Amino acid sequence: MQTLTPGSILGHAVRRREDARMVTGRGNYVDDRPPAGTLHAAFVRSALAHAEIRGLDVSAAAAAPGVVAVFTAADLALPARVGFEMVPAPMARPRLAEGRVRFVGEPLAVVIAESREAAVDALQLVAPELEPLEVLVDAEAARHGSAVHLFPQHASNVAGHFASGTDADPLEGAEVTIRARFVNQRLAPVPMEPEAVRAEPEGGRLTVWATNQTPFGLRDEIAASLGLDGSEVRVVVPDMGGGFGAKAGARPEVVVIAAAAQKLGRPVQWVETRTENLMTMTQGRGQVQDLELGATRDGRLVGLRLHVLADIGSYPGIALILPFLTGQMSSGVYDIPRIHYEAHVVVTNTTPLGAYRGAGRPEAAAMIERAMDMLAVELGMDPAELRRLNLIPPDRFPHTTAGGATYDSGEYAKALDALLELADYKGLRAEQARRREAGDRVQMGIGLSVYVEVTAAGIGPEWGAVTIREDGSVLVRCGTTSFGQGHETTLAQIAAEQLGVPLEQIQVLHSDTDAVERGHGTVGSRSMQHGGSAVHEAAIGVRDKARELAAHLLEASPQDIVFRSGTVGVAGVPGRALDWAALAAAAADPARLPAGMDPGLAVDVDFNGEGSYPFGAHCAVAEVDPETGEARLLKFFAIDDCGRIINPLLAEGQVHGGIGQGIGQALYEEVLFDAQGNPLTASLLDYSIPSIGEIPEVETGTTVTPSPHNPLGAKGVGESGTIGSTPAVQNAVVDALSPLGVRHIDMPLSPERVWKAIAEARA
Ligand code: MCN
Repeated sequence: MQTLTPGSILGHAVRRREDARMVTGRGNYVDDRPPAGTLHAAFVRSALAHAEIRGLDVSAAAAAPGVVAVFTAADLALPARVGFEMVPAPMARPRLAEGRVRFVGEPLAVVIAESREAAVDALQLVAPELEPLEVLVDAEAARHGSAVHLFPQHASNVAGHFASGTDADPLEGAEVTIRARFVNQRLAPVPMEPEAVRAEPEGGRLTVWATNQTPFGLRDEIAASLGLDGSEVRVVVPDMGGGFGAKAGARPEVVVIAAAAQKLGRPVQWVETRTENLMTMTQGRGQVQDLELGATRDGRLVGLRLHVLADIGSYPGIALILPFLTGQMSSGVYDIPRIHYEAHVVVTNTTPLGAYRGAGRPEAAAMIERAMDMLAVELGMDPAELRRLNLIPPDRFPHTTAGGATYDSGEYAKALDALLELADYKGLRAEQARRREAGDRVQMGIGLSVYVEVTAAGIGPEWGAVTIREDGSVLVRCGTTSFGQGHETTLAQIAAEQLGVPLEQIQVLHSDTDAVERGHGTVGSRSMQHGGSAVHEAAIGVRDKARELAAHLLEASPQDIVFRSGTVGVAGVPGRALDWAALAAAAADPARLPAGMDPGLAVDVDFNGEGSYPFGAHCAVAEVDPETGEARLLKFFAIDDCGRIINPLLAEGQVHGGIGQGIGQALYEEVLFDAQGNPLTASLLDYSIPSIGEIPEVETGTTVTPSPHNPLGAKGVGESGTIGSTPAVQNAVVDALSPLGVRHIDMPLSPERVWKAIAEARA
């Protein structure tokens, strides 16, 4: 669907413009078109989780057929990557291991060869001399003074500590308190396209083709690491097969490839294998949460005490601060008068953690939503009623929680009510009661969650530009990056909304640091709020200028100028109109401009706005077979509120994808290591992500509570589905088993775990 008049295309379910090329195999990914003469890289990786590097003889590999070079840390002499301001300096990660290795898969050297096969074959000729050190994989031991130190120059394995909230007893006055330990297990992001990069030196510059969410950040990091000026590096992100947070920033291997290409003066490409991806791409979640939630006997929340132990793997990066977000969001949608929060963030000899869809917020939602269900059981209340009783009411916004977050706007009861109606909650409970009474062997469970999360907070401004080209077409440029979200469609809609031009006339360009001025990229579901608002304001700028110019050229008053059918003309006089090409020509000619007007029809804007707090309510319906422990979802319902919706089709798609991942965490996924730090889930046979067969029918709905923090009124939706769905599914499975006396099961709710929990409850 599309429209030619301004003010009527935003909020329409326009189909994704990018799909045709993607579903017909015409997408363009990093690995698709390496130029002739491209060299291929493979990494020598550590087979031990913790060891001193005694020797690294690469001479045999360097002499192998087809091999052009082998580089170690000493050869490239790249500065260590701190990765994040707060990271203690001794914990900085080198791009290639130096002195020690700290996780299985850590890169030690890179082999560059004429073909990928030659590079991979030569890996076997490198036998690093590694002196094993005692391995630390236990986060509790890491916190409580293990004798093993990952970074001897740093006194402990604790990389960070957060404490906030009340000093007084948060549970004072509680008549009922639930105490629990929840494990929010470690997950792998598993983007469909693994890491891929090709660096091409040419004419004194380096062009880096990358699959990356933050091309400007990557450009700056490569430039700084290689001693180049930012202008000497160009990063281009072509089509991209997902990222889920893990492709933000610069992976050490990517900087190594850029350095190798610079050294050799030839294009160098690296595409990781799935096993490399599962072993070495940053992972997510990984918290142990100890909590006490207190309430009065009639169900009013009194206070929360929460301690988080976060295992962020061997090298701290952005994962260091994610537990801070967990603390901030620990109040959820509830009015909790007092919260005491503390987190210890530790390093272990495991794969480093980073951002993964939700990054710090799903952990909070999972904690409070599971705890609310436990409390409801304890109080003998319906979980929907207990939630409703404690929701922050709409007249309290902006609202600062005891967790320290200031929520912009929210109508939580509205979302919960819409969900209960959508799901026919009463009907579901009646069906459950009927089945229980009839003595059904297979147990039915209903799980709720009401979530709030934070998007676009603390990241900085975003750049957007709108230009009318000579032929009258519109060029929209933005500093965000699209890797599945559909920005080519939504940013075009935002510009069309103001200019009244058909979408075919609008080209969207992003993710090329030569074509776009600047950008912070796509993280924290910020693109519509920040990038979209920048494009929105730039389009308004162009529109205002076009109105004034047209009024001058058509000898009319600016108030009488209307935008229709891709033209700018005088209201009520269909013949007196200019098309955009004519306007662009006039705008380029100083002689035809009104006094004081600069030439050109181009406006760019840096938009900055505070973050927003999307929310929603989810309901999962599950069946659990107590004989086998198998849990299966029958139906899923979701109400999500992302403020003003730019494109309901795409927003719903984001929710669907997120729910798939949320179900994955609740039922199937878990990254595991053995006691020696060997990854046990390094293939997709061992790390189980759900297929479409495990995703039930999903019914969605929306409520619309605009954010006051940007002119579109938009909040983010890219992570909402993941955040809301996990606790709903976990709660549904536990609810199914409540007649058997089961009170809690940690995720993933695998048949084995469920079966054991039932056996324990029966015992
Ligand atoms: N949208 C809308 N109205 C709004 C907000 C969003 O219509 N008020 C729609 C738009 O179509 C927009 C899309 O939702 O293009 C996502 O917008 P937004 O919520 O602003 O999020 P971002 O574009 O910044 O995407 C980032 C977010 C994150 S942080 C992760 S992680 C993530 C995600 O999006 N990873 C994804 N969605 C993903 N989707 C795919 N397919 N693959 C990933 O790796």
